[in-house]
Amino acid sequence: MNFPPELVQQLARAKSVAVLTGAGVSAESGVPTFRDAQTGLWAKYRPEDLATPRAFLRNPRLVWEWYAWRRELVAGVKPNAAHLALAEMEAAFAQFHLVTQNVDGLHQRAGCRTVIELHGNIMRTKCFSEGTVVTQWPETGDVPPLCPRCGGHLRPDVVWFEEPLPAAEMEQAIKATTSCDVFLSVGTSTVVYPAASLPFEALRKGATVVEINPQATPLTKQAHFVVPGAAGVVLPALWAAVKTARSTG
Ligand code: BV8
Repeated sequence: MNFPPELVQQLARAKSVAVLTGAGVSAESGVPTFRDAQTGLWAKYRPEDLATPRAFLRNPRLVWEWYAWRRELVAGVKPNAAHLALAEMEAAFAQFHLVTQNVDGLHQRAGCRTVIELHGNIMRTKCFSEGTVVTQWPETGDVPPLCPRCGGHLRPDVVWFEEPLPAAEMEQAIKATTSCDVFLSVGTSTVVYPAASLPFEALRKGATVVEINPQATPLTKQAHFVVPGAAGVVLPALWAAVKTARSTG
């Protein structure tokens, strides 16, 4: 793959890099994105109609089972070349911050040491009423299982639509975004806020903004560099070009 020399140079010289990833980064691992039509049993549901507190209150069993199905799918897949390239980059830059909208934990499994999870993590469970994480509970056959402390329903520890993002993670994400030289926006449709505001904030702060996505998004027209393609192909190739540029000075 050929990249604009200016893009390679800017990354090679960057002191601080921030990356925002969306479901597109996990697509090549076999994890369906929110844009992909839901498959099989879940084909008749739209994620936006399941990933909300109201949907859970209306039908806790259905929403719990959707997440159980996704947890099982994620447990059975592997990080792909995009996740691995990002883990290598994290170790190579003085300042590198990975902000993800994904809840699948694949960045961590690829070796990224610091991942800012804006939307939580599907492998973690919390009490719906208390909001505290629960790591084990008696198998009573209840679906969803019940909180061992208050007896209320357990739920996945993810941020649903119309729920606020975790303040600490959002603060870290804004700090990384407003202090980076280069901001990579990878595999996100850039439509879900407030996460989608980050690349535009990076633009406002004068960072070089790069979009990697096979499709256009609301960011495409404003990004300094747009690399149309799959993250699992583009990121390893881009990183290889940057390493070469760094080694040849
Ligand atoms: C909030 C976790 C406020 C759960 C997710 C009315 C009331 C309240 C809020 C709102 C409202 N109207 C709008 C809002 C804001 C709302 C929002 O933005 N809605 C959108 C739909 C307009 N946001 C919220 O509700 C947020 N909370 O605003 O709270 C508040 C404040 C204080 C007090 C109370 C409330 C919460 C948003 C978080 C929702 N949770 N996920 C779960 O996973 O189950 S969002 C979920 O969808 C993902 O995390 C992702 O962020 C988002 C988008 O999903 P996808 O499109 O699939 O994924 P992605 O965006 O990554 O797109 C895939 C892309 O990959 C595509 O572009 C595709 O081209 C590309 N691609 C495909 N293959 C590849 C690829 N790219 C590279 N390589 C490939 N191989």
